[in-house]
Amino acid sequence: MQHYVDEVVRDLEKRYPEQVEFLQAAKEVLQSLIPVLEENPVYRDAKILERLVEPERTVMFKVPWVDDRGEIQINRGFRVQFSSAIGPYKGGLRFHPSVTLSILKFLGFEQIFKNSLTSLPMGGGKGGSDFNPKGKSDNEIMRFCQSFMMELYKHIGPEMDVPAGDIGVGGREIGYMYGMYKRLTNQHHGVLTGKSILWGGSLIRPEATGYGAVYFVDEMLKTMGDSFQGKTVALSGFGNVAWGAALKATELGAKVVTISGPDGYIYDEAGISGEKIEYLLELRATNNDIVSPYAEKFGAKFVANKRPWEVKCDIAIPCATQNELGGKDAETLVQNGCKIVAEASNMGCTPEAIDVLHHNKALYGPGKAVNAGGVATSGLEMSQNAMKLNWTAEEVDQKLFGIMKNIHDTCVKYGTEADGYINYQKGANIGGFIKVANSMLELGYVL
Ligand code: 2IT
Repeated sequence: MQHYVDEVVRDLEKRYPEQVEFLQAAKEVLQSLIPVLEENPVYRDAKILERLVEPERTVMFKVPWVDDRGEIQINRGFRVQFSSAIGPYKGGLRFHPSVTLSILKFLGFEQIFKNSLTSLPMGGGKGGSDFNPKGKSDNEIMRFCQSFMMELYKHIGPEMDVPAGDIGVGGREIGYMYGMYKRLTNQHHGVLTGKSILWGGSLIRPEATGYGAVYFVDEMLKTMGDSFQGKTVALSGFGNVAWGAALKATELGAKVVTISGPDGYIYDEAGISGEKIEYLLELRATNNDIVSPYAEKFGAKFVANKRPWEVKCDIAIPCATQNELGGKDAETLVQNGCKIVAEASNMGCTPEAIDVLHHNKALYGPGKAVNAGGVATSGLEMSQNAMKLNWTAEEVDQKLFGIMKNIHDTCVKYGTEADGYINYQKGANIGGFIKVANSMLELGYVL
């Protein structure tokens, strides 16, 4: 089966040599599926891998908009509808200058397995634009979102494809896009998630990715007979995900000592808690994409142009973006006694970092398991929209907790090795794959 996987990867490399992030994500998953392919040759006979690595549909479009000086700007918009085997396409929209087809294909591919792990009926998709929100006025953001939706609305729907937020897309952007969708279609329904609670959103959705990540890490700690109590936690990022993770980790008795931005990282020895966590939201709302003002405001240390992984910690949770934690960083973390690295960001660790963690028997939690709480709660928002009912915060939180615990159990089931070490990478990939692959078999070769 190694041969089969190598062949699929080689074909993919030949077809898309420039899509380095997508190739990285595809190789990472395919390689770990070998045991399950060996047990089930039917997957190879049905060419499941060849079919899985090709998106069902990719929409690429132009997004013209007018800036505050009256100048016309052109950005590129995308929606990659990767797999609808187990439900409508589901996944976020990313607005960031680094966005390319390769980035969105990697994210859409990851989303297939992540969404499958949640056990909710959601296929995989991802979209976005190379639009840079940094320094843009509120009016510019609105005009961009409206123009983006003017094309996207033709390709989405509550039973077809349900986008949400990702980097650069939060409650404000979802609002502007939903408003335009509603105007164009005259429909008020669950076509986007991450909506405001005033017009169809779900309680706990803003916190969900961070909360879910901490619930997952708590389960990892339990397998070692441990807990968050008294632990030092290093986070990267300062957006929605880091905010939720800081809130829940602090609530469970940990001390969060770092956050980071493109300008560097903050080391707050006293712990980032209470009003300091709420300040992250203010910092994000400025649209400046920097964390250094935190240091001035709270008297903490700011380390320019560096990542937080050099700080001594028990648990590291990358919450920013792909490949933000490399092999050297992983070595430093392990040397400093870090026992768990869990990705709240998508593909936060490089392949070298994952190897270092596995080699040293530190626990590595892959994003498709650790950060699945975000999309899982989007799924719960879809359920509430379909029922035209709202659950309480406690109900949603309890369901989120149950889903994260279930994902952890799946990882343990498929990832426990002979010596008892839990290989979460293997567990998550196999656990996510089986449901999608079997659905594809049952549905025939239409996808
Ligand atoms: O990466 C992710 O899972 C998200 N950005 C959330 C996707 C969603 O549909 O809520």
